[in-house]
Amino acid sequence: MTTTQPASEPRHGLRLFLIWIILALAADLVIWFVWYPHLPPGDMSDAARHQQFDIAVLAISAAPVIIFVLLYFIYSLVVWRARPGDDSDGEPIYGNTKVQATWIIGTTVIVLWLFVFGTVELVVPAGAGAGEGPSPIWKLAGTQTTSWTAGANDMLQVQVIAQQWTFTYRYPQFGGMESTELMLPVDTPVTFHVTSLDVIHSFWAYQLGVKADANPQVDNVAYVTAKALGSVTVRCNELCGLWHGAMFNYGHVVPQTSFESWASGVQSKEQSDGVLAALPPYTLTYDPTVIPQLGNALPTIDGITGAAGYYYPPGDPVTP
Ligand SMILES: [Cu+2]
Repeated sequence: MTTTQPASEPRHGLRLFLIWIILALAADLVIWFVWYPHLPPGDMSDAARHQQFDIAVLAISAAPVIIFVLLYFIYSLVVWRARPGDDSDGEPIYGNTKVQATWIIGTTVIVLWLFVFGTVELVVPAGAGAGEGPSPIWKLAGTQTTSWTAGANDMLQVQVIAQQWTFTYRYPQFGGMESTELMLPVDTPVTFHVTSLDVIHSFWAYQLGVKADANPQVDNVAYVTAKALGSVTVRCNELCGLWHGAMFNYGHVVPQTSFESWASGVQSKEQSDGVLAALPPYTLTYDPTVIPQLGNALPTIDGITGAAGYYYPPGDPVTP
């Protein structure tokens, strides 16, 4: 049995590198130009756009790694497989400086890149994570006001109140009126205050790229600026009981003037039929042990659900 001469051995490293760079480049171009525009959650809001961008960048970072692993695997099977009749062992290899250096540099660059990119995207204002939570590390640009006017760049406050098994939206700048429908004005900085009346839920407005846990006794803040008109799917994203799967509805992003007339319309209706007076005063969290008594009066007034607590529309199979 003859051992192969180093001179007759093809330059495997160079070969692998050339095949890899062509495939990796092709994959990254396809990801960026073909896949990126269709990636979730779309580009309906600033937060959603950042998430879409992050997923595209991570896919572009991952594709060359995956391609290298698969390429090396296939190359080994084809080129280095044992030939029939060859029972000899492979050559032992100790310390290949080139391979070791390439490995250490390659993995270090990948990990550091992911660390820096991930941190910047999480922390930077309007980034995918946006540094939000019960005490956000940055504030959304926009004027804090007690009432909201179209075209004034006022920040809109929306309280999201979760309970088994529905979401209610409360608008403190419109007299604290409540709606079971999420309505948002386009091109407006919005601050969500997410809370819960009972168990842990999660407010997930999919197309807006907003996902925030709804915990009892916690005011969880999330920011978003919707950039396009359209409807939004709102789902509960935390297993919260028997009807968790049915805890979803649809919201709408509408022009600022339409939003203003809708909101003032609901406000004056709830004012005239006594709902606003019967609702608990607006606070950032509600005490579920106090709310149910208040809530009992509301269905008889307006059939309203929500922060008043533990009320479900007549005929609803989930009536407790
Ligand atoms: Cu839920």
